[in-house]
Amino acid sequence: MKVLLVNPPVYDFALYDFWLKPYGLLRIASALRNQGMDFDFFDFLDRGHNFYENLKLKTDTYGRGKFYSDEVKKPEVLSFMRRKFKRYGIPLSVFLEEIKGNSYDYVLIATGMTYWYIGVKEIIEVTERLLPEAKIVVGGVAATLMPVFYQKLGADIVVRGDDWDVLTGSGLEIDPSNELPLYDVYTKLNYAVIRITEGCPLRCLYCASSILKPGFRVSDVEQVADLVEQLYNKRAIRDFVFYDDALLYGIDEGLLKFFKELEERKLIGKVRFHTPNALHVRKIDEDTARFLKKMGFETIYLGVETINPLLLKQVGEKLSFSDLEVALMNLKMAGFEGSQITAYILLGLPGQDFEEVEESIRVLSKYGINVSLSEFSPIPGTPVGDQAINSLNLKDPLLTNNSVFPTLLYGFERVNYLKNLKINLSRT
Ligand code: B12
Ligand code: SF4
Repeated sequence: MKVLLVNPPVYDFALYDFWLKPYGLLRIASALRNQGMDFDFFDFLDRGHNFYENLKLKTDTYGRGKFYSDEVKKPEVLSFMRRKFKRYGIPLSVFLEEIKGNSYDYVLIATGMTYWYIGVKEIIEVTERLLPEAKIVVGGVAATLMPVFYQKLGADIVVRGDDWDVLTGSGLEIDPSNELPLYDVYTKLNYAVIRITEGCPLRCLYCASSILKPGFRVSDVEQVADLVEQLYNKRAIRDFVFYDDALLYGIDEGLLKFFKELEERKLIGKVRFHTPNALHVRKIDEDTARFLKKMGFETIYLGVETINPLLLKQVGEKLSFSDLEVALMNLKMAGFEGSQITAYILLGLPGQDFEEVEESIRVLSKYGINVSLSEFSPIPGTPVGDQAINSLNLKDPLLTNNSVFPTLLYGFERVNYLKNLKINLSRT
């Protein structure tokens, strides 16, 4: 039995390697290796692939950088967008050359954002054409959120979340739900993604966390510390990126214990941590802020969303403005520079006025931190997402792209005005 794992290319208006790794697919690779199964791995978004060697695309100090891209024709449904549409990732020809002459029993295709289906479709179509004997299995975030849609793209099997029972009797019986990612599949690696918890105890009405991971659990941090040690020693990896939804919850069993494990392995001070998926502001008290500094957190991203207390209350109330002020003070007292801290604010959340986003940018910029606009993407299956999709009749998932949705709500001029305001007022 031979398996091919693929992380497809992405069709979008913008894409940057902001520490993007197909975390689930890498765990599947571990499961296959542990069961002694033969497999190949191809990540269209691998910036360490030979293909990149002569491209001279810059990589920043934390391992992030630009992807290779080709401009493509905009799908009809997006023709109103005044931006270029691109295919991000290694050209198909490179992939075809790599798999030439091989045959596979299964092709497993990862899915990311729900609106990235064109890349998934591309790989399904290539598989159907060139590897007709292979069964196509899709899984990951988008397939879990829209299983029927992804099945219709041509998948034989859709794995929803961690429901690996769906493969029973198929011949490919694996369960990666307790595996760690296998980084050996990459020849060159600048950073590694890790996760020490799964799920989130909160239930914000626009978020899919509880659909993807219905419960909250802390993983075996000793094993994750072993992985960090191995990657540091064998591959000289310094930057570790948390994909956790709620990293500061269950902290005694989670982050604090993880810290002690790293301390025992003499890794504190040698490795750096990043939190692109945002930390919970309310959890950053004085001790936690000091601890984050001591542990080696290098960039801190905070989920602020909006400064409107009423709207925050309606969609989840995960913080208040005074929580934010306290957290920022604690972080600064612990030694973090404003340049290391970024507050995410939403742009285009239904019910969020344009004026309110403007006010959020103005107020937050005064704190000397970075402000990042998170363009809202309505996620199928979430209360706010479903309502937005139904009320605006967004039949094609492409219309739920984060670059598209705020434009539908506010119009181009106003979105550009907000983006420019952010550039002018905020540090980044
Ligand atoms: C890390 C992350 C990011 C990273 C990188 C994303 C990436 N690698 O693709 C960053 C920070 C860049 C990011 C950005 C954004 N993100 Co994000 N992100 C996430 C996060 C936290 C994790 C995604 C992930 O990799 N999960 C790991 C999973 C897939 O692995 P796993 O649990 O081990 O998987 C198990 C199963 O799913 C299965 N499985 C997994 N993969 C596969 C593959 C196959 C083939 C099979 C069979 C099975 C399988 O097996 C595993 C073990 O059982 C999710 C939230 C979440 N809890 O998942 C949001 C999430 C995906 N993001 C979301 C959003 C909204 C965004 C932004 C739009 C935010 C914004 N407004 O800017 C941007 C969009 C970026 C863009 N360019 O379009 C939404 C989804 C939106 C959508 N419409 O799809 C999510 C769900 C969060 C939410 N609020 O609900 N994000
Ligand atoms: S706190 Fe964050 S991860 Fe948790 S439900 Fe709210 S948005 Fe989702």
